[in-house]
Amino acid sequence: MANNSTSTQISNASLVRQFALEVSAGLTKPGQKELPSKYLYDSVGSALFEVICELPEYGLTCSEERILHQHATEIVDQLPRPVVVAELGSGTGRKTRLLLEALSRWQSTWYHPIEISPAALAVLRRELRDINSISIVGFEREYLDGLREVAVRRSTDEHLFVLFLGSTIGNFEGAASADFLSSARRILQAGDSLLLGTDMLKPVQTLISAYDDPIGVTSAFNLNLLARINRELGADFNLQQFAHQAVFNEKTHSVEMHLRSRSRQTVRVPEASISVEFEKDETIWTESSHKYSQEELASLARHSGFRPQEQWLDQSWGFAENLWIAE
Ligand code: AVI
Repeated sequence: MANNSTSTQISNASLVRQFALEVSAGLTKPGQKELPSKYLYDSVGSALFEVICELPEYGLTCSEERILHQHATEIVDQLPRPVVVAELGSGTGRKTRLLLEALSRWQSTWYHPIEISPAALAVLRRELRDINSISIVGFEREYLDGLREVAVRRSTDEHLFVLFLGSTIGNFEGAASADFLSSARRILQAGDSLLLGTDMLKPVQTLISAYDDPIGVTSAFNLNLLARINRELGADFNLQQFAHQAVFNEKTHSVEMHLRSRSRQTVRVPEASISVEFEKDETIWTESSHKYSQEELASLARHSGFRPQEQWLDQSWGFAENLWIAE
């Protein structure tokens, strides 16, 4: 029978204060204005992201699910036993279920989703509670803080199996992805495993359709960030005056989402104590989604202290599930 609980830490007031500080820093930055992509995921943004994952143009999710449907047993058969599972971010749990069900065939398993959204943790607990022999204890924390907690709680004979699915690693900017994976590696012990989902390089038009879908879900997902700033920080963004834009940056191999100002305008954000001027066509950069080559993945593993053990590649979309071992 599943055992469910959550460990909570961050207060709401301090989250709003932090949000105001980061909005202020990003919108008053000289040159390219920006907003951190983590703020795309309030309850509205998370619901829109779930819809994005169903869109035929956004092939990542189906592609990763195909891999796990076909290979979950093969993946977990490569792990040392016993294992404790930690997941960075959680989604709806549909992909995780495939791995947990495969694991539950040979052992009772602790599963620790790590996620700053309490709503996402609650959904996940509901979705996965029927899996036999799985005990769920979620951590409402930033990824590395949560991983540290899981690491100190495991007993000496247990191995950690860390899931970082969905190509979320691609949303880390430039060197930040290697820094993040190196920090995660330092929390692990040699022999622990990481299952890393990565979206691979593909033709630009396929990528642009994935991030600028014809029915406008990704546009709503992006614009919701401004709506969230209106709701939570009392700002007066007029959403009609901003347009969603997806562009492929050839230098960084990333799809970038921007919000383009349709006119010259001024926006006030009272809770962040700022007033921001926009030129016509000036953009706010809201997210980068990096696309990987095989060479780059090999070098990323090496630089962050992992040895690639095996890769499962879905050729039809171009998504890879990578099993790396901490060295
Ligand atoms: C969560 N992350 C991996 C998604 C991506 O593809 O970068 C977020 C997303 N942004 C727009 N569409 C999906």
